[in-house]
Amino acid sequence: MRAGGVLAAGAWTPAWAQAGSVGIAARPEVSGDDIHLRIAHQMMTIDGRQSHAIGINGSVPAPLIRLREGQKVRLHVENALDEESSIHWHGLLVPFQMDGVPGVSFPGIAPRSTFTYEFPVKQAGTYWYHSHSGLQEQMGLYGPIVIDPATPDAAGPMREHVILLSDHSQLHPHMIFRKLKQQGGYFNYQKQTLAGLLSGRDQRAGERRAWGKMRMDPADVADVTAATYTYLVNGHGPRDQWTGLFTPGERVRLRLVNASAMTTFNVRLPGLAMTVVEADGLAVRPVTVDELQIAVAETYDVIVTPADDRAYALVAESVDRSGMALATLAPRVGMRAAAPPLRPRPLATMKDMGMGAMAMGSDDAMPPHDMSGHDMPAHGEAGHDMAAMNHSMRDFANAPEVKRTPTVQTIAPMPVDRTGEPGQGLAGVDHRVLTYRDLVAATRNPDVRAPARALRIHLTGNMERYMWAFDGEKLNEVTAPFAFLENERVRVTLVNDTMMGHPIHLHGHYFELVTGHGDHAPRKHTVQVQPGGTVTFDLTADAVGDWAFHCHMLYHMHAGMMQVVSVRPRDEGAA
Ligand SMILES: [Cu+2]
Repeated sequence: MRAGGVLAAGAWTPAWAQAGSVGIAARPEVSGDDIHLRIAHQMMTIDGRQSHAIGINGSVPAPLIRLREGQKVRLHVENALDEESSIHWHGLLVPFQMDGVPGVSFPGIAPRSTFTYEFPVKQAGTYWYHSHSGLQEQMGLYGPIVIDPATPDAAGPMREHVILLSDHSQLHPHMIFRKLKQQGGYFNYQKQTLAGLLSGRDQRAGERRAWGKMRMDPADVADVTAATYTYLVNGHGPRDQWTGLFTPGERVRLRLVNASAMTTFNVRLPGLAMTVVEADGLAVRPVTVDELQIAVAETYDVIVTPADDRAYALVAESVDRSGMALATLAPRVGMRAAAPPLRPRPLATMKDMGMGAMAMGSDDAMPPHDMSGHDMPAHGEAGHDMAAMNHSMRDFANAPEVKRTPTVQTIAPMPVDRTGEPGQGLAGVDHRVLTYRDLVAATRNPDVRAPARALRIHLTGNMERYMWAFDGEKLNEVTAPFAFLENERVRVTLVNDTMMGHPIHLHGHYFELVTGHGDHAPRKHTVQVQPGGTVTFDLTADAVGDWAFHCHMLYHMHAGMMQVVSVRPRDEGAA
């Protein structure tokens, strides 16, 4: 018998030496202390179709940047475009001048010029980078970052693959945005039909009338869908199917990155359990699930152990189930896993409308039919019927922080904490699904002080006019930033007054989710606030400077769902 250690050492090939994406082509990678990145227009081919894109060093997605914790890195970014550009290092703790948000942390990279970012690498894990200028991210300006730890990882060495998920459209992003502005539901081809009603797939008639009165469509789960998007794994469409190799029986680390502009994905590998070991780059206590929802801009590291000598599918369904990204894990090149069919599309529930408190103690999202559990009159008399609710769907008394502007179509009357739920559309699946509450930090939180004050921020929107904002104020209407004092500890509650999930990202900081894990709270840089739900986190504002704070749905941010967080030094007032 061979000793395990010998076996492990012999079987392990460092990731950077592997042809991980054989079956298609090796993904480019850059590393070292001086890294050169050139932003330029290019063509890319998806499932045999040519598209115009913006890439880096001739690659879409942009090359993998491989760093080591403790190094100092200089990234020389040349902008070969005729418009301003920028790169933001998503999740990296850098001085604010290096954070890469035009108008917030630096002036942007002017056309035909180079900007050098320079910062110490203070963390390890899986991250990504992307343009923070206009809608360039949708054009392909995104790529993965992997930072190797200074000391060996607790999980031990193993084969690994970066799984970068994204969404691609043949339409120019400005055209997508224009169509959303004209009609928020433009890309929703899954509207309810008479056929669907008769087959029992849609809501019952009474329930449907009620939703119609509120001018809302419960099939509106995603704004931009497979009607225009192809969903990609490492830049490859479902037909080309990116392939990652494994040896049967070995552990494989998958570094999942959701680099989409607009798509929440539900990820699973039928026949394989996933053990989640990292969230947003930081280690968590291992938790084994069969599926997880990954919001835009989140990362998860999971370990899978494919035992059989066969191909396994990696399936990332868009949350509205209009399409999927698909890849294969296989022991040999040329094998291909069959794609499971798309599951039935989810419909928004009462909880998604911010009426969670009416769910009568049920911890699960309510199935769509619960709203019409009792036969509903067309006009409102019964205490709890939909017509009565209609009147309370925009009651500013429920949200004194919110400005009375047209960006506020609805205010959740009874929002509830949904961090114990598996994410929209996943309440009914018959296997284990990750929830935020399953995440527990592997190490004690660096700051365990009780928060000194509380802040409540509403995520507001108007789907009909495609306006999105914090507290009813779009970025261009905001007069003052969210101000924090250096090292101040604040409890922030995000209230989602809309029917869409919003992945909220704060630059330059991690925050601790308040999910009942005390001094081992999971720390994140991006958190999905489910429709009609709330998320509470504690923040230590330890990075002085001005930081972007926004929804990571690209078109929501573009429409105004962004503000500035300003962390001011304590001694400033003394001068
Ligand atoms: Cu959003």
